[in-house]
Amino acid sequence: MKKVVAIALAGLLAMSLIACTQSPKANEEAKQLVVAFTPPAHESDWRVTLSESVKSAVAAAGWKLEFIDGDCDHEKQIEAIREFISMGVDYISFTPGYHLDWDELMIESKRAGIPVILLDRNIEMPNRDDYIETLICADFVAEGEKAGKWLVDYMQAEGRGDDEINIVEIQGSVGSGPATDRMNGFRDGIAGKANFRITQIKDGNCERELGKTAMESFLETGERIDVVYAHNDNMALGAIEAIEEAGLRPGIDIIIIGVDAIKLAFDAIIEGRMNCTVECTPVYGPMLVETILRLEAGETVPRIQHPDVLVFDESLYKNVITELPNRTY
Ligand code: GYE
Repeated sequence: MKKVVAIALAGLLAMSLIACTQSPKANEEAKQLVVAFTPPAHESDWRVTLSESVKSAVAAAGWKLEFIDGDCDHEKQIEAIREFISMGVDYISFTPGYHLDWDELMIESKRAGIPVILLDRNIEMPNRDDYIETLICADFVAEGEKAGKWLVDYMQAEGRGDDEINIVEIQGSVGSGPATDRMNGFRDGIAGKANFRITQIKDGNCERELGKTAMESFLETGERIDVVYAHNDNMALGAIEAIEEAGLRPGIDIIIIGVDAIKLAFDAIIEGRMNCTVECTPVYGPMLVETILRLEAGETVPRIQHPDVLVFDESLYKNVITELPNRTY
């Protein structure tokens, strides 16, 4: 049996070698793909890394990239996709800043025969699966849940498990998939604790400055705040700044939880100014290229592809320190 497989493999190899030598042109043509990508903006370190990852992976594959930054403008992203379709690119990939309004464009790209790969965020439309090859994204519900569960365990370990705990939440771009899922997942994570209450909520659009102003307004109410749950690290870092300016100690007087696991969050945890961050990798470029190669080879790819969820925190001090040198973003 093994022999038969080996012979078959050798045959396949020989055939592909012949194909390579016989039609160098076809081979070359296969490499000249044009991939188009539009991110919603460049609002966070995470987002900048994702865009860089796409640029370098597409370049390494020897393909051409058409790139248009959405600049936090939903209309601009819509125009970008329209332009990609009229250019006749080979693949369209995008991260929607807002989950609605894509129906018409997805129908158009399908009609034009351009496969669409969603990166990082989902869209909502009728029969969505007929228009999207795959969605490569984190499991945002699981991220929120990990953050919530971490908090429950942490408070328990601190002997505060039965105290009244006031939590403020800085959401990451209301109307986007991660904002909804990280919100719901966190509530699932703290569900067993009626004494853990989310008392104030604001949108910080995943930006550091807006995280800071959100925190300033929470503090201005004079309410006691025990915990900040920020949907990304940049907003958590902004909140830390606001807390310090108000004369309080982030990480001690107020527990700080973020998501993304960027280098600056590891630094803040090591300095004792932050307590926990949940991993969300932005390094999607290689997965995008691999997906395109599979589609080019005629394979079907899974509808959704998730990387793992990890938690980095002060109680697992070693995992922050070990991971820090590997973090490039
Ligand atoms: O957490 C944040 C970015 O969509 C998962 O968007 C992404 C989020 C990420 O701006 O930093």
